[in-house]
Amino acid sequence: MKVSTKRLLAAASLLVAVAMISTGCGGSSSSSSTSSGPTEVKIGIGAPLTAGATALGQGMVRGAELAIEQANASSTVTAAGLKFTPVSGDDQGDPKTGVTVANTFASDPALVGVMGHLNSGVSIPASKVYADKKIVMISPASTNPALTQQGLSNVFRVCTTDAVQGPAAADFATKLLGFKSAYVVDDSTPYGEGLAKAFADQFTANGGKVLGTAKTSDKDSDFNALVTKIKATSPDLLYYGGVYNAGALFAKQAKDGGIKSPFMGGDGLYDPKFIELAGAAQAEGDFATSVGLPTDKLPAGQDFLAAYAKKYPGQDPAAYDAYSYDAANVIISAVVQAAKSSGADKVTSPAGRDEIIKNVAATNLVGVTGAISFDKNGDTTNKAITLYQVSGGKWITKALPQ
Ligand code: ABU
Repeated sequence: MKVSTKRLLAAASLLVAVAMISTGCGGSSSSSSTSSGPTEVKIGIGAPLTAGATALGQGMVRGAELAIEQANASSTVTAAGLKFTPVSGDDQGDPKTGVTVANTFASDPALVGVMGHLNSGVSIPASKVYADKKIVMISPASTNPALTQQGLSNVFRVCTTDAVQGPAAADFATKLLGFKSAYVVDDSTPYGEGLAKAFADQFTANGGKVLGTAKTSDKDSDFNALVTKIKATSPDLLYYGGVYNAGALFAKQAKDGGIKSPFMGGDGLYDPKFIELAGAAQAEGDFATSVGLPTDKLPAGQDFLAAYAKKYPGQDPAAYDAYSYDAANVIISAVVQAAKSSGADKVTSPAGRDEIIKNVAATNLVGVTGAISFDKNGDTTNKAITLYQVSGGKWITKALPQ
């Protein structure tokens, strides 16, 4: 979980992704606008927009669209003969719908990259569709380790995985918060199951006792029978692997049903909607871990927040807006590099797509969320996890990465 000072200082060079785009660094320039105008390159944004974790999904669209708008306004994108167009696809947090969205994206010859998806259970099947069409995919939010263990060279993520988040949460729970027992529940999704298991394994390894485990569904809305069962075990902590919509109802019913122990989960809970749906009184004292550092604590964070506030007045960024902004910028930067070396009109060709994937794999830049580079599987090398707690109806930072 260590974030080196060197990395944080490196982040002060604010948005190298954008700088690369706006200054044109990174290779000789053989591309230019044609007489018929710039080459249109589309970037798919796959996220739950009308069902599922919509607060997180809609934030992903905002983050990516801000990056694309800034890129199109930069002289380097213009000089490279490119114009980026965002295309949103509503996957509803559902694997089947996600594959339909992926097939729609893949049928568009101008679409070379996808910023998405949110849910690991969607990203995993969608990634195979993108692999077949050499479409680079960067998830800002899917944390299940399996996504990048499929041997697909086109798949990346800028968030760390639950193999990091689960143990980090258990370390916070035992070493920082002093919890000795926990009841562990998951929503039966790849994300929820993986996170809950990773938490429980480390909690036990740290000397904590898991008093019981249970499985729910991400569509469940009545947790009362389970609450009665859990209450009888009097755990210090109720840990939940799942996202905020079902999670908030569970947390509310747990508190209303007399469970006094705090509710804790991962990045899928870390949204103001969790507090709104659970009720501020019921959610008070609850915990969530999330990936990376708080945006306002990062050197490039203030500039991002200012640009965000200008484009989306009165709207606070959700957990993955900055990650979506960075993921979109990584794709944009890779396409610009390909256009500069091979020509804008070649970036949508099979060779151009290969080049874009290769460029993403070689990413070494600083974004809003910190230093961005990928290991051989496409996982980010940024492994920071922060602990948040509900206090006075808001999420506050409880502990920075240890
Ligand atoms: N990591 C947050 C929730 C999305 C998912 O991984 O399924």
